[in-house]
Amino acid sequence: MTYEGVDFYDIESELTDEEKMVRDMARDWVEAEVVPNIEQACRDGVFPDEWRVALGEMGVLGMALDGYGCAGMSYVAYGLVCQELERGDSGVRSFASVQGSLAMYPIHDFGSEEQKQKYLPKMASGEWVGCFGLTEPDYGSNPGDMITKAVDEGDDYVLNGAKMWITNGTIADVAIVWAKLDGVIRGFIVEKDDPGFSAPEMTGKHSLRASVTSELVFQDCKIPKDRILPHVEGLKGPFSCLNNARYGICWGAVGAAQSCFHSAKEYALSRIQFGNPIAAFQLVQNKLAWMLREITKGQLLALSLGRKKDAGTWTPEQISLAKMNNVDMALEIARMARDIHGANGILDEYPIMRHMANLESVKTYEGTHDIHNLILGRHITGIQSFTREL
Ligand code: TGC
Ligand code: FAD
Repeated sequence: MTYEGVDFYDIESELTDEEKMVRDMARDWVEAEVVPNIEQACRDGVFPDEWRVALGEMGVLGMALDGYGCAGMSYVAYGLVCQELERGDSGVRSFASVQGSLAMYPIHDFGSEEQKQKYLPKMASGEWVGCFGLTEPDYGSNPGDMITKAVDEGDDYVLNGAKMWITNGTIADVAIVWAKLDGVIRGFIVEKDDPGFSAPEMTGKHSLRASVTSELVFQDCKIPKDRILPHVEGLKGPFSCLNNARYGICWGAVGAAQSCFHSAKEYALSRIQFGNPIAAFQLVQNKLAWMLREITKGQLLALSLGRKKDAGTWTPEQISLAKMNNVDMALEIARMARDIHGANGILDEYPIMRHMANLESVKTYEGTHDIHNLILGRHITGIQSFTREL
């Protein structure tokens, strides 16, 4: 059955021709390449290398950045692509998010001219893969207390420490690593062959199986002085990158929800119980109506946020609300869709369980659901509740 997007509120009419064009390109690619192959990639626990090449060829890596081989499209266009990629699988959207928002963006906005020229064109084409190292084994929600540090040793910086849960780490050519230099968080560009650096893959995941997740280990890792990102200091460096990636998730979660909704609708229309398609029963229709309602709200939220980003007016709290809402919505839709599929819902013949398991990670990464709640709580009350004296 051909995939139709969900567009109950005629969002199409609010998109530019360019936005529709790039969205359709991503949709066609996902339908042709990801949908037929994703279950095997998940069984094998790999991100197929040909997908890296294709994403580069489509020009969607760092597509909202200007110059240096990047397409310079709107953030709405980027969001629509995230929606389509995650309709295929969260792992595909993760790859593009990390590459564009978390690895290319800091070089683009905080890097030197030489760094931009050296890295961005190769990353935009997909030739070089990037990753983003913020989380540590002991510091996830609270990256401000990170242990990884850099020491100035004349011509070089020497890094020691470890990062964990790093998407694309093992396959990355370039790692953006956040570490403390004289107690201040700074961004460093580490290349895969730098001495003292390794990126072993983490195994045993039930979620995001078609995405590479890694540790980054620095043991007296020596990098030249010109690999520091010169134009940012402090946590606002990594958090600025996260703003863009969290925005991509807002749209991506809508894509995963659409996939589950589409599957549930088709299944409900074809599955006969008590002499009727189960779609004829009011309780099933209630679930489908709830899904359509929530997907539509999620799309409007994502579109509104994207337009604000393009106008330069969004706030981090608005991003938190949309990330939290849309992932929550998608996870609930995945659970409802599983229910509508009955026992068949647990099979990998349907995309439901894969999306559900993926969304558990999406709920946690880029700020957990509750951390985004607390960001909003701080906004509402003016009271910071992350740290408490016990
Ligand atoms: P806080 O005191 O709130 O802020 C410290 C400094 O950062 C600035 N800032 C921001 N700047 C830009 N954008 C934002 N969203 C910002 N949020 C904060 C802030 O203005 C301040 O600047 P300055 O100049 O005054 O120093 O910091 P805190 O330590 O109290 O942190 C609070 C909290 C909990 C909100 C924060 O730590 C947080 O968001 N934690 C969640 C961590 C997180 O999201 N990790 C993500 C890791 S990467 C990842 O998951 C990638 S998954 C990729 C994939 O596969 O798709
Ligand atoms: P913790 O911070 O230990 O949180 C555990 C629980 O405690 C959560 O429920 C949390 O909400 C709650 N909690 C914590 N603090 C508070 C508080 N103050 N108040 C109330 N509740 C609280 N990181 C990267 O840097 N780069 C990546 O590319 C990357 N990719 C990832 C890919 C995957 C598949 C996954 C699963 C994670 C990835 N991460 C990455 C890490 C991710 O960002 C962290 O897992 C996330 O920030 C949460 O940190 P944690 O797992 O240490 O949980």
